[in-house]
Amino acid sequence: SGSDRRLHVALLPSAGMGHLTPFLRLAASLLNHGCQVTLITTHPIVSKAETTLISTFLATFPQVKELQFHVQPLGPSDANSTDPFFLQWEAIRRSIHLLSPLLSSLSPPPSALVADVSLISAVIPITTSLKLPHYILFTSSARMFSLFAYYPTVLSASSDASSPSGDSIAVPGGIPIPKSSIPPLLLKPGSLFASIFTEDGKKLKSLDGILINTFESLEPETLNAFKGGKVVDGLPNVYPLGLVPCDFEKRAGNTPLKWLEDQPTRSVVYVSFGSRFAVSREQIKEIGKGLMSSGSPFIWVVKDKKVDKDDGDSLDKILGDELVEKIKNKGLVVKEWVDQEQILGHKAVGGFVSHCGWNSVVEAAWHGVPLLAWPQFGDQKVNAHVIESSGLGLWPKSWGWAGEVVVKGEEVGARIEELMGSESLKLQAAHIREEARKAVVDGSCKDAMKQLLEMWKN
Ligand code: BUP
Repeated sequence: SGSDRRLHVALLPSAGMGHLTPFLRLAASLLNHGCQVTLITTHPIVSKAETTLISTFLATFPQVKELQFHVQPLGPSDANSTDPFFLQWEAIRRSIHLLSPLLSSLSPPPSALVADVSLISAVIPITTSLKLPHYILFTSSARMFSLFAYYPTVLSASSDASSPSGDSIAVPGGIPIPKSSIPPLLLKPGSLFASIFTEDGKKLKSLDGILINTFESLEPETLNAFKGGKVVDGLPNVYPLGLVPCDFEKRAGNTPLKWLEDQPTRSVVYVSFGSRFAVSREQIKEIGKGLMSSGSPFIWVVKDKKVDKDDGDSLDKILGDELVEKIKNKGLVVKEWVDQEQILGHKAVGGFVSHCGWNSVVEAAWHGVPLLAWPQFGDQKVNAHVIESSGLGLWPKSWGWAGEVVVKGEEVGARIEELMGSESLKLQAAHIREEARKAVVDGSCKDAMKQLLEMWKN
């Protein structure tokens, strides 16, 4: 029958909202194109936010087949990391043999598997033996992908096999990446992150393609470098997809819409450091002071623990009674999951103080909201470079990585004032928004999706 011949794609995200969210947006887009989708969910799930999003997604799209993949717990010395999300990546990698029979039981067999970047070397033997094309969805910037692809070359040319020589990494055809911006864990020999990053970076040539959630208007140079095949010889095609937020996500979050309605246009600053980072209590207090002194109304998402399940302390306890009392009439401080997409899309919101998680950057671009970049760890400084070079926002570089300095409230406030007052940032953000929409509706992102579907059909 016709429906049996529908294109079938299997998706394998890894742990963390920053990884899950773009996979579900890809799934929604594939469904829109008439594809059949199998979503592989790994259990146990690390955070409450992931559990909620998966169940609202499956309730919204009952036609999606869920394949539950139960991973075995790690032994005490199986991984050199304390981060619950990285530990789950490793648990999935080590249990991957259990996935093979699940995948081969799918009927009709899928035309492709799109898997998370953290699982590359684990998945290769499976896709090879099942003769299943293996794609990854890279959940950070194209610029970060250029570092990932080129890093093994850099290390092999360095006298110290665990650290690049020189002050910056000159990705061919791209913009050099200062050594001070690369994820600190990469320079920590033997860390789980460093070993996955360097080992899997060598295996990209075995993949069939790389999907990246980005726009030409954000990263023109880097995407061009890939197009010209300049970064690394023999790298598979890079597909820039604009994976835009979907309606099902609204059902997974709260949004203070009523409060926003009462605020003047473009007056509100939104502050969030993503789903998996706990700002220190000392820094939280300074951010509070900064918000007070900036004079802008605000929505501030406070996270006190890496994993939401552990986040038990009340706002009074985290901020202190005095700050809570002072802040009360100036803005909203929330601890629960908000629908960031709806906040960024609201006309009252005029700026975003962000840790530069890539999904947040793409969402800000999609809505034309200028950013104050405050990278904390991991890929975030590399993403902050994209914000700076595209003109989507400001980046006070002296603020450093999390834990290096406590940025004083006065300085935070001054930078927020600069963000909210800049006409040129507003214009450039609006321009990027327009370009992003063109790319998705009838430009490079739409073409990339079309090419993928064509390939999977053949
Ligand atoms: Br917190 C929070 N509501 O309250 P990033 C986050 N989000 O919708 P991260 C909400 O989670 P990685 C909230 O819109 C984005 O889609 C947000 O992803 C949403 O950062 C996602 O921005 C967060 O990439 O993940 O969580 O640090 O480390 O993978 O970048």
